[in-house]
Amino acid sequence: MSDLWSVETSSLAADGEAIMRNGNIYQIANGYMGYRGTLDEYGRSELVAITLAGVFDRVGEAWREPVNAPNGGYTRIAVDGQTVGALEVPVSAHHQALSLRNAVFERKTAFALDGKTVTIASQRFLSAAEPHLGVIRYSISSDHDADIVVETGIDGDIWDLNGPHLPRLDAKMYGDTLVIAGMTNELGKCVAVAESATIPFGQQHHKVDGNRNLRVVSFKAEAGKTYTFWKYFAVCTAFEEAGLTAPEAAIAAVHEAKAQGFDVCLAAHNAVWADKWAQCDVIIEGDDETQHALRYSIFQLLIVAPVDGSRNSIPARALSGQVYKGAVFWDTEMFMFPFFLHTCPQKAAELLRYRIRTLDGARRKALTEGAGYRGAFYAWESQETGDDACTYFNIGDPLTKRELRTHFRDKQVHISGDVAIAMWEYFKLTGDDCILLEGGAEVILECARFYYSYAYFKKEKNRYEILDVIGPDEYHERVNNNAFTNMVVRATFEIASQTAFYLAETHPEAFKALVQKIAIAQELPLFAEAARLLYVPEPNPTDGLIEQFDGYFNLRNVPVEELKSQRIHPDEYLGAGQGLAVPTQVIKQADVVMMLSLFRERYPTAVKRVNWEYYEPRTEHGSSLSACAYAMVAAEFGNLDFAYKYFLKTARLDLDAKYKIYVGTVFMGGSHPAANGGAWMTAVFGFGGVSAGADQVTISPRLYKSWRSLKFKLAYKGDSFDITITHDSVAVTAAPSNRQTRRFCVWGRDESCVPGKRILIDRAEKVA
Ligand code: IFM
Repeated sequence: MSDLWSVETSSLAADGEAIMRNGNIYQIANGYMGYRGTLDEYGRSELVAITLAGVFDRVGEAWREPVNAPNGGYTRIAVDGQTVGALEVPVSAHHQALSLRNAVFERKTAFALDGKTVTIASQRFLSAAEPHLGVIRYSISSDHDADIVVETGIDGDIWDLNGPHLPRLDAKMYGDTLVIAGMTNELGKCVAVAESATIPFGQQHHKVDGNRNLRVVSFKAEAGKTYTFWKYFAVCTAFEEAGLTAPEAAIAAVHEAKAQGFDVCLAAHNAVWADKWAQCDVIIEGDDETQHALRYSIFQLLIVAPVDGSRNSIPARALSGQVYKGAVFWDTEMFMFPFFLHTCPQKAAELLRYRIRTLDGARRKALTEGAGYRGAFYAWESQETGDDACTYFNIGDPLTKRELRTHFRDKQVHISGDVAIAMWEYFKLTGDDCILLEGGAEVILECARFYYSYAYFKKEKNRYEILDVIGPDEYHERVNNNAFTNMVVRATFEIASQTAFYLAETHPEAFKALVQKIAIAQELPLFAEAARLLYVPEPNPTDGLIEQFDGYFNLRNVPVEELKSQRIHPDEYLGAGQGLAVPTQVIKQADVVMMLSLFRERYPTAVKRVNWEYYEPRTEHGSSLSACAYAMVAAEFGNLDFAYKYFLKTARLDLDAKYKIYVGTVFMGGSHPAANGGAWMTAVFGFGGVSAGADQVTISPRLYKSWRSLKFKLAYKGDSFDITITHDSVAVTAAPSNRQTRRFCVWGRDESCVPGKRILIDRAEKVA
């Protein structure tokens, strides 16, 4: 592998599906917006999209989805009267690359045109320093003299799944700055894109061509000479609180960038990226393929981390487009959040602030869903208000084209506990109660309140049960006592009690105000009792197996492949009312094993092994969330070959982009940040054996045989540590700026790590 810091190809994606997949692989983003990895001259048919984080719109009865902004990066050339584009004229050479170091996408394409070779090269980035800004350098050269016309500006002909979200676009030119602005359909808010360019050659004029607002530059290219220009575009919206209108803000941003110039903008961008990698890189020595895939996964998380102060979160398909309605699922708290918590907690806090911001939506859902509940029932698919974007008929049947009733929205109740657990983990591992005080405590108590209203007290057994739910395995709907769900509910009750205790002790005034605000005084003692009396399926005393839900073991045991061979259509959904998997033990994704991974401290290794061995052959891995859970648990009980296989499967998912793109009739062609987070977790928690708790960090390494070492940084309690694990030793170096000595337990040995000092633990000396 030549470069572990880039992704590149010299083959041009020529058909629609390859272009779609490449658009995901080569996407860039900066938390504010994502720009698919398409070429400068491409348009809506090639799925060009600049997807905005946290800005949603709805057209008619279609799904609400994030808004794509007009494309300020658009450029197309014509040579001697012939329009040039990678899909229109013969390409003699093409190369495109994405730098993982700084999220710069570049392409170089040579076109063969009636005996002439014309080459275009461009570089683009979405500034990590100024989130509204995109910057492009574009060069043209020809090996013969040629008449060249460049059209560059903003393309308002936008690709949407369920648009148009900006139905009427207004194209203007202010001085030398182009602007396209439009109002969203549902809320009538302005989205504006401004573009300005420095073009030191040719004659220019302005042209509006349909929805394209363009500058047209004509020049005679001399053979062998390179003509370079620089473009700056900015996206601003009226969804942001600012003194300026969206077009004014966008114009101001491009003017500032243009005055600074490409190199200064790039230097500021690079500085932010250098910091990101200094905090977040993981280095695997001895296995380049894995190193590359893992770094790409981390990169995917870094490009979509929310902008500080935005109180946004990360959608299940990141910013790669409008798939899955741009909605935030449990994927964020369970699969992405741990990465941020252990590397850059300020981003983890931002993800939690999103849940605090959307608490009212969760309250509305609790009140209106089913029989009506109390507290906070978080949206299964959450957008900007926290109201649920998930529909009751969320999947289409490819055979009949009918919509299928699914219960993801109303029965996947574990979502609230997933949020509460993340809130508490933040406090536990950072030692910082700011999130609890900013509203996190309220979230936790409201989630516990929801579960208390949902739980069923079975008198004859003197226990609470959680009935009629969907666990992570979405092929079995409306089941009773799903082990994962019940465990999450119990943890939520425990966390709620701990939260109340902590606040009462340390912030009595804030606690009193909160208890009054949500009138929860009477309920608090009930949560502790509910935690004690809640039934959670336990390992069977004879064989250690945990039943996924009541009656699961009575279902038909059919091999996964045999079941899949019975499908009439390749995209047929295996769950919902009549799905093939419903009467069988075939599960969609890790469920019991997900529980064993999430609550890894609570189960012995033997239980992990026996359940892994039972459930793995029954798992279709039909979700990108599945393989990493199996990988982590396999690492724990020592099946490192399996762990490695599933680790690579997860880490390479977005790099290879061979994922399925339809579930039922629903288009799913986007990237998978949950798998990206799962890859990081498998490296650090699985192979690194890291488990950070309230009092200490435990490290029980299980390095894969081909790895020489695993190195990463760990953020813990506001301090920072460099960890280096080899087969024989673990070194922990505390940053000099650390505030306190912290406790580590490595291979069973207790150690203290003093600020600025390094401890080295030799495996040979491990305590039995
Ligand atoms: O949240 C997941 C779910 O667990 C399985 N289906 C896809 C969702 C979004 O990634």
